[in-house]
Amino acid sequence: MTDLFSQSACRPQKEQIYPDVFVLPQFADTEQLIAETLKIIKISPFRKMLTPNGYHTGVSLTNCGEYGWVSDIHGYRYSTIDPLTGKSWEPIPQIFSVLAQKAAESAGYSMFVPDACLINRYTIGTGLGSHQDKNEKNFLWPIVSVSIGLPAVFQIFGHKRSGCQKQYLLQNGDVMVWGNNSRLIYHGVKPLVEDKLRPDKIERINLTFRKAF
Ligand code: MD3
Ligand code: FE
Repeated sequence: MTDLFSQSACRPQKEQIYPDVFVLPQFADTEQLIAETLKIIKISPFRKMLTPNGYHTGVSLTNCGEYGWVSDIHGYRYSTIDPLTGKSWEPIPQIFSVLAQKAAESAGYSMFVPDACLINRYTIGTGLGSHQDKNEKNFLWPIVSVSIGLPAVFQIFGHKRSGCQKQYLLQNGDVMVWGNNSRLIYHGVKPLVEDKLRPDKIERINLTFRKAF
């Protein structure tokens, strides 16, 4: 897809946007997800993390689950302890894990039980550069992601870091499932753009469910 307008107003229940990448439009009821996220961030707040290159992450993030994705000057990894609080992460709320499992199931992956949920928060102007997700132990498990709030242009670069890319507009409630051949592809998120008609909407939250170990 080269232009976003080819995305029609009525969207199918399940769309394959790339080999082994499925979008389930408006699959999630985001009101409940926001309520659970607010509880989580009271205990483990959103924060930027230092990266090995000495910069901070653009997005603010936190986690729930047995393992949380963390970064510092030494690198990226999964940790059972929130470095900010020194305590375990909050457990994955049941509505989160039921949603992730249902989404995985509809894309053909049965028995997906995530042990890690990364919660990214984007504000206007924040994006995520092209990268691969490769800190997980077993790439046979899919990754499920849930978009909440402002829309964002998701970029799929394929097996090379840059160059030709496919773009897809992810909207509130959209769920994506990645697995098999798409599991190690490069992807990113374009900087968030303000919605002039709804100036009260200022952020996008993404839940990323993974089996880290
Ligand atoms: C494709 N987050 O946290 S989620 C990330 O919207 C990340 O916050 C984006 O990429 C976000 O690492 C995108 C969708 C996603 C997650 C994992 C993937 C796409 C993926 C792993 C492999 C390929
Ligand atoms: Fe990623």
